[in-house]
Amino acid sequence: SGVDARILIVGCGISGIGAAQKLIKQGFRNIRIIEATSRSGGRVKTGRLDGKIVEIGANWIHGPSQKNPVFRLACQYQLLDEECMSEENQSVDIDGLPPLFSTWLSSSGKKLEAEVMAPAVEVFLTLLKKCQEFYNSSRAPMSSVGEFLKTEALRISNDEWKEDEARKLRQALFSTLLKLECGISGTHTMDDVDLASFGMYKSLPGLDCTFPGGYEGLITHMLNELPKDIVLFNKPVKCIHWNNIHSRSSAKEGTCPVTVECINGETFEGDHVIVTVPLGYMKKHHDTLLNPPLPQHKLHSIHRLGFGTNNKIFLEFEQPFWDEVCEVIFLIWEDEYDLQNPVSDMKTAWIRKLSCFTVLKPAERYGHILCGWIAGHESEYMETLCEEDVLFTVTQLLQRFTGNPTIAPKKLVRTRWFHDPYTFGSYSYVANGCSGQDIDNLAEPLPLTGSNAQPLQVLFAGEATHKSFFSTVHGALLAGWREADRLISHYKPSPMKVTANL
Ligand code: 6YU
Repeated sequence: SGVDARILIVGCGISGIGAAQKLIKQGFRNIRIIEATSRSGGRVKTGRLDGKIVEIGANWIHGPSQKNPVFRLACQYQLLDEECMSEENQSVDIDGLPPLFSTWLSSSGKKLEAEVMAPAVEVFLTLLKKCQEFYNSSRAPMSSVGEFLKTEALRISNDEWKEDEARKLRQALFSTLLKLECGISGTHTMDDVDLASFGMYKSLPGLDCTFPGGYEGLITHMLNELPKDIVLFNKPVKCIHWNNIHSRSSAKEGTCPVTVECINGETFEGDHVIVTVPLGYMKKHHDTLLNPPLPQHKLHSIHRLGFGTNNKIFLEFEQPFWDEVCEVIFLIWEDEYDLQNPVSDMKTAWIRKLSCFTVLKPAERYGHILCGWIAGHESEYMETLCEEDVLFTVTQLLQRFTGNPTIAPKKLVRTRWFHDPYTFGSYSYVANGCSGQDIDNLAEPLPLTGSNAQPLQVLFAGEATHKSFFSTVHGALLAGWREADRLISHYKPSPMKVTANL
């Protein structure tokens, strides 16, 4: 019967944990999560800087309101501040970037007036919104978000600010905002993000909030609801044999449809396996992860969908050099007004890709910590440098932009998601030429419908398989639940059978 079905889950991130949680609630009792590393949580990962909590992975609940399952769980486990749970906070509809108290610093060490910068921010946000409107229409005038944003921003600048002495600075600010957007989308350049599909991503109402005790608390609470020993750690999966391939070759014919083989040689047999490994891992290992290999259309979609890098550089200071109200510090390179993707030397210029620093708040909890955001190939290059080199370069950067040669962060922690062998980047995006069909292809279970083989042998979850919430924690959780539900309905007696039994 269904409850005895042997279900294996590959990956103990929130998607895998979510799937297990749902199945167990429905009475399934034969579930195992196989995890490559020694910890749960995957890209939900909380670290420490001088004893203070810093998020190595996911930062915010994007859209904390009732439709967000991560918000609902966090409320249920009492992990949030009162303020985040208030009706008021839940009903804020930011629909884009939240309105933060910003400081603007330029490469010549000047603090720029907010009033001078504000029109450019407004234009940029309006254009971003326009990009989303091309979804489900055949009107997208260009192929990528980057092309559209740059063309339109420069056109507006020429039309409206021609006589304005702030024109070049505002254009340079567009360059900064484009870099920030690369981080939000998880891509090297916005030229790689598909314009017609950009609006497929949906934001939920609510002003983004953080977990005062760390995002990983959510994982701990979810795991506490699962039977002990359900997770097997330090077992990287090497190959998922389905359609009984493995059983046939090892002469145990007919025992079960799926065998999961780990790198250490251990094997686990199952009726179903839910794969939740990141798209970055899939891109690298698709040719060996499944046997028989993935069908062509699934492979194509894995190649086509995007998976990029966004990293953080946390800096701790003895004393703040920013105002008390400041929430974000933007860096504007005055020579970047033409919005060309700078073809420059990675070694000397990688730091240019760092778009801004967010201020960790409240100060009573964090002390004086800034989080620098850097995406793309420059971010991947940063990962290859030693901590001292990163600290040196970031310190120089801050001294230049503040015009204050005494500024010196005392400690640094940076993330290295591209070099994580079980992730290979940060999160997915809809790359140029991709559509929702690619995400559907990715999520489609094996064997394909129409085959005579045992159905639903290999199912696919994880952040990248969610059509409207890809790249988020709630998207990953919902995808895990979706695949659990697929199995639950598979085993539910159909109304016909029920009648027959009566
Ligand atoms: C969010 C946020 N956030 C910052 C950074 C990162 C991410 N996200 P997992 O990887 O968790 O689990 C898979 C497991 O599988 C893992 O444990 C592996 O070890 C294991 N595994 C792999 N290979 C294996 C093998 N062979 N055998 C066995 N096990 C294996 N999301 O909601 N708020 O603030 C951020 C951020 C630096 C890296 C984020 C954020 C993304 C989430 O962290 C991520 O989606 C989920 O945790 C993934 O869970 P999972 O279970 O699927 O995989 C318009 C438009 C544009 C669209 N984008 C806008 C949205 C903005 C996205 N924002 C992100 C921003 C930040 C800052």
